[in-house]
Amino acid sequence: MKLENVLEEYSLAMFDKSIAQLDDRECYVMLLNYVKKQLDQAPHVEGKKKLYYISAEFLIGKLLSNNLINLKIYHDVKEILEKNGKSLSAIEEIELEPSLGNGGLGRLAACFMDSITTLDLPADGVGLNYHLGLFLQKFENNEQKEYPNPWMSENSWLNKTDVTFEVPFKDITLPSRLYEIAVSGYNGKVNTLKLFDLDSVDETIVESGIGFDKKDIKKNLTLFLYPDDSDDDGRKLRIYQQYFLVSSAAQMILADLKAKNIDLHDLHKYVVIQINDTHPSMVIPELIRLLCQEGLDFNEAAAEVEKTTAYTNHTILAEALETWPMSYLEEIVPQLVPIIKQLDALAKTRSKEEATFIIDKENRVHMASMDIHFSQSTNGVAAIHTDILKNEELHSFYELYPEKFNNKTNGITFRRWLFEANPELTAFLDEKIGTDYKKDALDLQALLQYKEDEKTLKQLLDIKAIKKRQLAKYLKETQNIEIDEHSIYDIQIKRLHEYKRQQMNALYIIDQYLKIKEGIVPERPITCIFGAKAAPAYILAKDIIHVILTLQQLIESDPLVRKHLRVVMVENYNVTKAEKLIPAADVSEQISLASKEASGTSNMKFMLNGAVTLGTDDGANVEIHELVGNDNIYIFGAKADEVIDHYKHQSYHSREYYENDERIRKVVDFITSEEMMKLGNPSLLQAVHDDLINKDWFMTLLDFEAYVDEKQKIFAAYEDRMAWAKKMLVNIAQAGYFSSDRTIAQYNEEIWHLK
Ligand code: 26V
Repeated sequence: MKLENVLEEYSLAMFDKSIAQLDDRECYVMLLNYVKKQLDQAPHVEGKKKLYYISAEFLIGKLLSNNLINLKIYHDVKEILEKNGKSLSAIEEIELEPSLGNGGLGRLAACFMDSITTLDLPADGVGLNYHLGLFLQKFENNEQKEYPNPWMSENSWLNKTDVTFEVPFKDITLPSRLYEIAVSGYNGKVNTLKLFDLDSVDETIVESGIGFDKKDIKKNLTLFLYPDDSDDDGRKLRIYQQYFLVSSAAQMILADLKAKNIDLHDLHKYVVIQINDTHPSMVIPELIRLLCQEGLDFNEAAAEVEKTTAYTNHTILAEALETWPMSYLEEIVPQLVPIIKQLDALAKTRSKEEATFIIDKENRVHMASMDIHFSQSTNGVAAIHTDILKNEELHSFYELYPEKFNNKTNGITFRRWLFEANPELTAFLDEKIGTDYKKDALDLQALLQYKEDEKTLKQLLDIKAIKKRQLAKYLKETQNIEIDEHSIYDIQIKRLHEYKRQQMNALYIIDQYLKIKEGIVPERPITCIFGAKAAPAYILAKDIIHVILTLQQLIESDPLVRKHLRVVMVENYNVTKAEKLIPAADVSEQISLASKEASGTSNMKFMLNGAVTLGTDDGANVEIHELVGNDNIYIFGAKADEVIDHYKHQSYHSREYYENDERIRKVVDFITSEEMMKLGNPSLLQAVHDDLINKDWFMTLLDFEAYVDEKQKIFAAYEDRMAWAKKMLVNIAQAGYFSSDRTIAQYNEEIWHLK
């Protein structure tokens, strides 16, 4: 039967109406049901050995269009809807975005599941079913406020199952229940995302904002993603969450094996477990515990688990490397304590170096150390990041286990970040170079033959103009902000963190503001767009948001400046918004302090969509630089070794820059100027001002001059439209390397060996 007739039948059966009579919500529900049925009937990826990708986060985003694309019916459905007076993009608005992740790490896990399935590799993603996900961000009085962000509704992609496991904590045993979401691949097959939940969780315990009783584990366990861990109860709740996740996962894995009558001594021949950062690290002692219960002795179990697991490191920031006080583990999961102690003793037979100890002098457990000792592989997520792990942060481990260390530069799924987010660019590519690049992204390089072709370059500029207009319309509709579609869109979207240096971008805006006030105006208007959530307990990050929002208000109310410079902070930045912002960008801001951004992945998404990177030599920017060459990227600032040296010798003092450089002094002082203090909250503005002068841990002032200079260069380059279009073209053509299909093929070849 023709698809159109099938959908009509669904529509009649579900609502007793034809498609043309459905409202958008009904239409969404009809499509959801149809697609779920298709996924239900699609073949599962099968194989002897299976991957369990365990992650505290899966930032999957909306799934309707993604699934339509993978089922290869996106265009047909779009047409059928249009014929019936409906728009797919309006229908997409109905779907709630599951915010089951913070940022890059969670989004990476989602891209990976897409590529794993597309490459026909058997895998489960294993995570938690947070009821309220990451908080919803609103701006009130130029400050971030947090609210619950519910996403589960009667009609969703989530399927409840009858599968349950008993998770034993010291004082209480809690039943975990398995929920499933089908993960579609571009090959018509499916894998499964398995999310564990607790039936007794109660959303009504949420008080004002996102407050709740952190001790009421039965009611709060899977309520929120990463609840505030600024106090002890928050930290303990994270241990509850983590153990709930890994115990459920480990029990499920062993149940899968038993169902197939597999001898548990052969675990590693049938199972590989990827530990996504340290959040699921307790899977190591938990699996050992369960294997011992099944009759293996400790040494056998530990050896088997070491062969079965692999660990990915996603950060070198000390504050993000998890360590748990032994007393917390004793209080919550005492059954793991003797195992962790045995692992610690075993590790100490391998190395006497303190830096490699699992349990330190203060009786804290270093999760990453346990991962490295007792898994087969440790990988970083971009070349420079892996080098820093080997040579600096994890050097002692690298000396002990050189063969365990490897790099897997991150990637992104083109199905979402090109085909779905930018159908206009996709259609253009199809026409220019055919569709081979959809299977092998490196084929995008075929575009390079058009590098000097004016017609092609003009088409690229036209597509960018369309995407910019669409974004302007969206911002008008959603935030009632009007932006000039002929201005340069300069975009920085990522979590708010000092190391990512949104504050440096804010200082640039102040510098421009002051220049415009003096009568020196930029050649073309500039729109500086931000999107960022700050962790609720991260005060300075929230203060930086306040500075940006106050600047936004100041400039909006100044008609003279507003003509040349605009600041727009997008509220509640999430995957859905990223899909609209990235295709519209001219300039991609990737300005982290060199050595601190493990990889970054938005840098890849921007590149693929024809934005030019303004960035430091950090994370995957380094690899983008190598691929596109000096003419097609703008790199500035201190290099990683210089930065690492400053930290080693404590030789960076921001006050010296403030005192010796008049321009820096002027922009920093502007934060607490009369104009700003009148609009903003003086104590918050003062906090940012003072931090920049007295601490500036991530060396904003060190790179400020170089940043401003490079930004002038990139904006000047924008004016030669043909030369700029060539830069766009080279960026798109060289983005193939960053397909997550390539990343996953490497994980499989070098770590997982699934097929
Ligand atoms: C976590 C925390 C938690 C405590 C407060 C401070 C803090 C700072 C950073 C983090 C990051 C945790 C790990 C993470 O999300 N890493 C990101 O992983 C991405 C995917 O590999 C990568 O592209 C980003 O560069 C990296 O920051």
